[in-house]
Amino acid sequence: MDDFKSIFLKKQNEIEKILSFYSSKQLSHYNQTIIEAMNYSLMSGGKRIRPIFLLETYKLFSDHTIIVEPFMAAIEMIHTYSLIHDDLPAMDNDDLRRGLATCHIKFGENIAILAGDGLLNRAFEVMIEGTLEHSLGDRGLKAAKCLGNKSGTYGMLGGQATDIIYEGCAMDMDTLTFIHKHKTSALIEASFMMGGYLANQEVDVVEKLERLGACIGMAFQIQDDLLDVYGNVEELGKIPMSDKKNKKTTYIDIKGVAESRNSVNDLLDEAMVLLHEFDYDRTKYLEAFITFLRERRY
Ligand code: GRG
Repeated sequence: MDDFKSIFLKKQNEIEKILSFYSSKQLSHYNQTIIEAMNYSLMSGGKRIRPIFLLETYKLFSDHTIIVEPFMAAIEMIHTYSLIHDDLPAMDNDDLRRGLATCHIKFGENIAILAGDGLLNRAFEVMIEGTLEHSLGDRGLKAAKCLGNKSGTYGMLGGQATDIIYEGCAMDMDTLTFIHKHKTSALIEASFMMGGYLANQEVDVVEKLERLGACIGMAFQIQDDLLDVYGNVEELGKIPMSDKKNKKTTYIDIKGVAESRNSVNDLLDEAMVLLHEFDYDRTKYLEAFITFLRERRY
């Protein structure tokens, strides 16, 4: 595990450089504040799991990794925009994120809304630039379309909207599963699928990657529910018990702690089985990642 953690840290450092390279740059003093707000949140740490999944999935098939870098930056930009907006007073109204003041606390609500919008736009700009620069054609377009789909109304945004509509209401397992699958899992599914599309894989392979992402995404969200109750502010970098504060039904409310933990293990077991259908010599890092996820505390 120590070995895994040092490689994880190295990969995170590489991603910081990629994000910094693709981040929006200040063109005049007029756009200073919005660029500062966007980059404050983008460069504020975070586990960077989505770009890592994208890169490692691509590496199941190819080593020419330079072409995936704009897409790694783009998925983290979309993720960061969703966190900025999720923290707003109109949504979860949180003051702390990744151990720092949330974007609206630091820059004001109006600028934070625009910073989220700015990152969303920039994500598509860098994917299109990357597609043109590396002549990726269909590969780049399919990856960008996938990210648009999985982060939009049919994915993360749709899940977030349902989550808001059901706030404070009794909820059954089907509704909660819909919310988790869309709000959290969809973007993780995209990270695996985009790696497949960029490596020019056929539909059946991308579908397998989508299921792999779904297992990891659902396990990740159930763990998030558990950590919201049992985690601490130092490890999480955010204030726990946010679900209770926002009157949200969680997996634990419906299934209980023991069964929630069992679901995490079952989903990660399925992910491991799916992963073993790929080239054995290339799956080591993702295998270690699944093992790390089983025990994650943050
Ligand atoms: C506002 C359109 C819109 C969507 C918001 C991301 C999201 C959807 C809501 C966040 C609420 C939340 C805490 C969901 C649980 C799973 C999740 C996405 C956790 C945060 O992701 P991590 O743990 O965060 O990868 P870091 O900070 O490590 O990047």
